[in-house]
Amino acid sequence: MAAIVISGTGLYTPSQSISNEELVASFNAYVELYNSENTQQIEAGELEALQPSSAEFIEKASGIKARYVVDKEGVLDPHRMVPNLPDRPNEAQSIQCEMAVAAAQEAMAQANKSAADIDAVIVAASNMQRPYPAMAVEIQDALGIKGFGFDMNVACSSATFGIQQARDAVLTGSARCVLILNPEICSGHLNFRDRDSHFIFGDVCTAIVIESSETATADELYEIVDSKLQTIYSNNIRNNFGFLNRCDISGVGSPDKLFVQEGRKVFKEVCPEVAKQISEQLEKLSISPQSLKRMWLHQANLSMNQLIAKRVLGRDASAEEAPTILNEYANTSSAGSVIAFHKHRDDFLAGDLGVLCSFGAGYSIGSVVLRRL
Ligand code: CO8
Repeated sequence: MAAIVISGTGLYTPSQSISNEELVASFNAYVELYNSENTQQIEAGELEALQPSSAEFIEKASGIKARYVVDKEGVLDPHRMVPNLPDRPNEAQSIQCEMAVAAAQEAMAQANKSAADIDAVIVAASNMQRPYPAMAVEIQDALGIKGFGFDMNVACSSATFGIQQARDAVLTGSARCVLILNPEICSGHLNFRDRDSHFIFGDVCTAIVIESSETATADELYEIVDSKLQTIYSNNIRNNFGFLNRCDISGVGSPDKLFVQEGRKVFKEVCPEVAKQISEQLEKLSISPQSLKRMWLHQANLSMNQLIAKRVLGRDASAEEAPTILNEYANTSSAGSVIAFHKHRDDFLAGDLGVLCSFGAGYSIGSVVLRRL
């Protein structure tokens, strides 16, 4: 039977980057403004003074040193702390479409595919900029692809869940070749006024081409040996933004309509589940963990990845075995593990094995075992 393969990947990186130091300077300027505007209430014990952030804490707690964003000025303005992205007319290309087209072009060139070869587009990301028409349909049109497109959201695990949908579509024959896109504008739904999370996310878009080995002509092909998905309900990562918000005006604009998490709980609960899922999957496939050349893990936190890799391998993983892109990109939600795969596979030879794995809100976990053909 023909293998289902990843035949190309693409990456669009915004041109503007914010270092921890720049982000912390903006946050601390906001804290000073807030505390001085509320001095009387703070002194009367009616309000709590805000505490400053620290670049050292951020790097130590997360491994993040910088993040790319679609608009640096709006994020760093202590009076605004939101990217400045003016509305575009309906006739103009939307920003997620623009990012996706750039990433798609690289992935399609790598896969040796033209628009005529592709017949399905899946946009898999944590947030779509509008409910409809689906982002996928606009992107499909911008690329000149016939067939169908749809959007899906499983937060940080959207890409791996998308890979399984694409693989199944090619296996059943409902599509010959599928383009998956992960346009993540995390700065649009991050609370830059929240000390606990203001440093976590960045913006980026990744793209993946999936098809049968029978149609694939690229030099570099990765067989999807197995794909496993799991969801376990949790409120520890949550965003209550949605179309019903306007039905209760009292909640509009409140912090729960942005990303909120119990970071410690997420760390403690998710790591063992991810390690267990990968270990059981490898065992089922009779693949020894020691024969894995790489783990392209979701990029949320460096210590999390080191812990997961250690549990799977039974020893510390080297930086080559579990590469990180967190330092430069921060957490880019569903795109993180795909960026790691895109940037860290040059040394793969025929037969080499790796696991591409994501985890996040839901909770959701997706692990895809890949073998270079
Ligand atoms: N500067 C200085 N000190 C700080 C700061 C700061 N910015 N923030 C917290 N502190 C202090 C705290 O006050 C605390 O002080 P004390 O000990 O005196 O109480 C101390 O530092 C330790 O705080 P924490 O316990 O909160 O710190 P941790 O060591 O746990 O690190 C992390 C925090 C980095 C958030 C860590 O818990 C983590 O990474 N957890 C895992 C998170 C994760 O993987 N989340 C996945 C979410 S992603 C996802 O699913 C996608 C959602 C959709 C995308 C949304 C896009 C916006």
